Amino acid sequence: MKGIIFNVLEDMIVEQCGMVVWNDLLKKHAPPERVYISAKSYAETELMAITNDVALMLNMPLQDVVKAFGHYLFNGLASRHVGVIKRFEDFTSLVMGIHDVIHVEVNKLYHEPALPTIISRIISPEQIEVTYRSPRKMCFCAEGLLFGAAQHFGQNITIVHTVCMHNGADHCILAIELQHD
Ligand code: MNH
Ligand code: ZN
Repeated sequence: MKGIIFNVLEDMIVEQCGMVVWNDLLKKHAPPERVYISAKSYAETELMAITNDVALMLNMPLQDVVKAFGHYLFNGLASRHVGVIKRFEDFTSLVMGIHDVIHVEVNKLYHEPALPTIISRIISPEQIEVTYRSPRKMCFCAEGLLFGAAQHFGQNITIVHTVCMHNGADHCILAIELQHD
């Protein structure tokens, strides 16, 4: 998992729980003197351990914590990669470009990033189906990222997680419903 992901997690936790909490989490779940550098890779078990602990601390379901982080992460990634986001004029075009534009760009910018396979399909002007596959099973993070993207474009959406790897499937399906008015 790239350091940039940990950098955004740090921003969120420091903002919402304070620096002391972040430092405690690091001390507990990362090797001594850990500093996350955006372009370097770190064990994703560190990310999992930190988010797990946040969920325990806040007495929240882990999936809700990961989803909230995904939402925050979109803004963190977007602000660090403005040029990538500027290629899209609306929510639908961004979702259609996750795999073939955004993550292709990420592959050029980072050395061996660990990315999911995302297939997006337009069902109708109001419906996009996103299929998610990754050994990291971070589908709730993907859901949060999609809400972050929707907010970025002022698009109201709902998502139904109709199929999930956490229920034994080999992929997840996120059925996005767009609200137009
Ligand atoms: Mn993208 C990792 C989904 C937009 C750059 N991305 C991930 C992961 C998910 C994901 C889920 C976690 C790894 C995994 O599941 O295997 N990403 C999305 C979705 C959107 C998205 C659903 C839009 C919505 N991602 C973006 C944008 C950028 C970006 C925008 C930057 C321009 N993503 C990354 C990087 C990683 C990542 C960087 C981390 C890769 C690594 O840790 O090695
Ligand atoms: Zn899932």
